[in-house]
Amino acid sequence: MPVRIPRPWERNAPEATPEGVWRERRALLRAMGYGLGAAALAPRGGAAQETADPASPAARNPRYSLDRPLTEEDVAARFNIFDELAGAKDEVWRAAEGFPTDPWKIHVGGQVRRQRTLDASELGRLFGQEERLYRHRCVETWAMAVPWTGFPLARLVELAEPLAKARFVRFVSAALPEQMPGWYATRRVFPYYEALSIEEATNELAFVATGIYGHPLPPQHGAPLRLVVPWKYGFKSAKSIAGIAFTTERPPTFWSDLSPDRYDFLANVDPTAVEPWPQSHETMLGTDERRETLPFNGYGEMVASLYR
Ligand SMILES: Nc1nc2c(c(=O)[nH]1)N[C@H]1C(S)=C(S)[C@@H](COP(=O)(O)O)O[C@H]1N2
Ligand SMILES: [Mo]
Repeated sequence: MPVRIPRPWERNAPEATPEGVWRERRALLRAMGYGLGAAALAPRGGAAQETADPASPAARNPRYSLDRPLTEEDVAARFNIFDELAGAKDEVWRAAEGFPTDPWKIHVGGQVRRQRTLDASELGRLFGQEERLYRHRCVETWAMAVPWTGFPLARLVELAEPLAKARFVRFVSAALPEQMPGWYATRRVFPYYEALSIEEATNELAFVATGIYGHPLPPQHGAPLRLVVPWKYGFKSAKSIAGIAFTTERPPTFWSDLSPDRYDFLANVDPTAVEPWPQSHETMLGTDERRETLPFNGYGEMVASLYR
């Protein structure tokens, strides 16, 4: 029987009031087995945030600023890589129309104290959201600069309570072949999968985006929730995450499996690299401005120590 997917404009769920959100948050904490005010949920170095109103824009965190103009929103929204949806970068946004992202469950398992299934829509409210301006660099040498809304991946790692022996975090994108027109279009076997070391995943820069340009993420950018790892090439930033697993061994990754001699697990932005494309320069989306590639995409101060 065909399943009819509601169009976004048919899903007019009323916005929760701040009070309603607060009550939901407490219910969620209880459901996850935390008492109120659990230390694991308090943002590092501060009192628990109560910026729970999803209608209010997330405050911009001034620590993450740019050396170049922002890419135009429409340009970023119409040039994407999301191969399960479409192979052509200028067709992804159209193929993404109606992609169902609500409700959305994320399974968290592997080497954790106990497995959990989380509701994507709750996480932003649970952790509080902030906006960060980040550079994004694809290994194909195009680049953009965009404002992401979301929360540090470290918050999600803390919530998951990984066991001491967990060394890596594995991310698996959604497996919805019926809603993904590119699923069977190539020899690639989906779902998409990526991984980080625990040290990378808990670095301050590693971010989970739920929005972009002050709006919820459109599906072509990886709604409802995607990774953003700005010192690495874009392929590390798995979109539309459905599963997270903690492992003791280094997990296989999508591009390293397809082309092991070209895609290194570490894959940091590196101007001296020549595979699969010479990496000395990048071209900004929209303006075609050509710029020199920065080591670690300009984030060396925050991440270079991970690789010494
Ligand atoms: N599930 C999934 N995630 C993915 C990809 C993909 O094809 N499938 N492409 C990656 C690549 S190569 C890049 S450069 C970024 C692009 O993100 P954007 O389209 O939001 O700019 O998404 C990454 N995440
Ligand atoms: Mo990419």
